[in-house]
Amino acid sequence: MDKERLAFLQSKALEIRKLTIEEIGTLGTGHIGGAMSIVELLALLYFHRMRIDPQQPRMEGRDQLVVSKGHAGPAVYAALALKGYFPKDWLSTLNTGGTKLPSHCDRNLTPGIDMTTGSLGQGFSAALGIALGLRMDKLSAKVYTIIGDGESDEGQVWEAALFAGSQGLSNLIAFTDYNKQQLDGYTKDIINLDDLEAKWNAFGWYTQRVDGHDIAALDEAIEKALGQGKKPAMIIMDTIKGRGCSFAEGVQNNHSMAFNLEKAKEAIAALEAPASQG
Ligand SMILES: Cc1ncc(C[n+]2csc(CCOP(=O)(O)OP(=O)(O)O)c2C)c(N)n1
Repeated sequence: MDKERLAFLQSKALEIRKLTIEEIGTLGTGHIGGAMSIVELLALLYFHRMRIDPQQPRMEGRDQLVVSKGHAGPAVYAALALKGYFPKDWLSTLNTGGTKLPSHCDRNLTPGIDMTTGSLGQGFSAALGIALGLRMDKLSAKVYTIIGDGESDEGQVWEAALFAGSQGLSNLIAFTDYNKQQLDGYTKDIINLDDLEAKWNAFGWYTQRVDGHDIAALDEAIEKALGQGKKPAMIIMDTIKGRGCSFAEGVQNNHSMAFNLEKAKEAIAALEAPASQG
């Protein structure tokens, strides 16, 4: 990826991050931690990788994204608004009565959302079903999906892993947001995932591990995943829960936080300060 493209995608990530903080601050509470940790990936997918058209959200043969950790909805909405799927002012309606932007992703409400998610584990199965359907229809579109490390405690994830591996679903590119935290603690203390790479390899997946905040490294991993053409791909992203939100990053209880717009604006200002760029 050339420098200009990288700078463009980094600027999109910054915008997604700022809008997400503002969205949740406007509502007063929300899943800030796990939204912040996937921002770079969302910028890369929506602004570089996915073949999509915001004017035709259900276009046949488009690439699709299933955010199986559906509580990260606010970050996805920020990316969709920036991409032009709907007006930015919808973001101030997050999770309020009559909104089209509920806290968790809903394909029937929000233009650009490809699958309803929120019950952890289910979106991942849906993603591989979509990938299988596309292959049966002989369409070359790709399905991208994001699961959490806490979500990986769900048995359904491993049932899907086994099936996709046995089917050699190479049009499925999955990401684990390995931010080492889940709802109520550290992943290692709840169910230790131990050697996650070895597990996905054993289930027949083409597995890589990258810094999930490094857009160029993520892009390279996607390129390799698409190039191998035989297996479903798992890209394990080392990430930081709450990344880039001054009061959420690196703290223990950052899964869902209550904060107001004033606090949001302070965090946004910190992101805009020259020292935090780059
Ligand atoms: C089936 C199911 N059980 C429980 C929950 C409640 N819940 C929402 S998020 C979450 C923790 C998920 O952790 P992780 O996948 O690591 O998400 P992240 O830390 O990236 O936000 C839980 C238990 C749920 N949404 N679905």
